[in-house]
Amino acid sequence: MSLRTSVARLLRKQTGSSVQLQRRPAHSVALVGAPFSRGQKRNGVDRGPAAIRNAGLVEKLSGLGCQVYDFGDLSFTQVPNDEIYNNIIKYPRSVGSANQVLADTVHGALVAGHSCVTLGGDHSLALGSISGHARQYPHLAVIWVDAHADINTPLTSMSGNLHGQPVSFLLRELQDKVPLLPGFSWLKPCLSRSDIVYIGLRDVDPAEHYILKNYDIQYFSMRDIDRFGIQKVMERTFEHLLSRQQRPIHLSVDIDAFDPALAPATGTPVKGGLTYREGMYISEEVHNTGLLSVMDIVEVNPLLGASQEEVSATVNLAVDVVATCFGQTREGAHIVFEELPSPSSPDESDSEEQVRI
Ligand SMILES: [Mn+2]
Repeated sequence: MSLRTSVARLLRKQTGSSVQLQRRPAHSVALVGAPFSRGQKRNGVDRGPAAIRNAGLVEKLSGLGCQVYDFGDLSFTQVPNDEIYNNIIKYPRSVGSANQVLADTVHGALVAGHSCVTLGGDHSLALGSISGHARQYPHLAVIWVDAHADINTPLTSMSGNLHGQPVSFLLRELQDKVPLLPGFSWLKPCLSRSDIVYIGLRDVDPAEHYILKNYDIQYFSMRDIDRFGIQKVMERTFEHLLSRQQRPIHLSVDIDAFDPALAPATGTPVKGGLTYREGMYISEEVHNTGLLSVMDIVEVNPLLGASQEEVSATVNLAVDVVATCFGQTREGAHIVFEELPSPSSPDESDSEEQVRI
């Protein structure tokens, strides 16, 4: 029996009347599954949304007092003849078209007054998620939690995988370096270089490092987390993004930001990642701003765990990140108590004043 249930029973017994549980003002949260994998080469990341749902995300969010509107999984139409672009970029039309659908969905959810959680899928989905977010809130700020910077341009990418490139399409300052890909004509850059902060970087390509440095983009690598500690990193992140104005936050979490020991079931693991506690602290701090508007949780690939335990660990971590962003705490919370029952309270009182719920 949960604590809340037992307390409610106790109170009911004491007052002899039924008691309405008090709830905090609810977040209304839209869940959007985006089972998309064409931004990278490994099979299985399209099974991320189902795995995360099966691990009880909806129940957890509801238990935190959120009203959950599950939009289900988007279905993406196959793009025929999606040839490689420029001898390297893979599936541009598929990525472009899926993200157009996602952008419309995220935008619609925000117009309806919800916060939005995008369940990936690979990280190319940030193209649609952030574009749809910016359509409603053009002044948004992005916190990108990832082992990788995902800021290659189609001309610097060595793999041709679009999940390593979304940020380059979104930044206004990079548009003279980014060719128009087939399937991307709907996409307009919506971020400036000062609107994004990276946390957790530890595998950055030379061209990406050049971009981060020369465009003066704020980032905190794993080394920076070691130097300053996660508390200082979050303080500086918010100072950078929010000191001039309060604005909606887009949190884009690649599960590979975490150490592979915690999140092994992902396509591009890199050792030396975030600890569980650092990840929860980031999520708690984002929640505490009260400004979280859209979040992505991406790159969970249930086919890549070496065992069922590895898959479960990765999926449960993803659920914890999302739940913590919407109010789950490590210190506990009270949504029922306004005052503790004291031994002197009469056992059989009908007085509503005795117990204020
Ligand atoms: Mn990523």
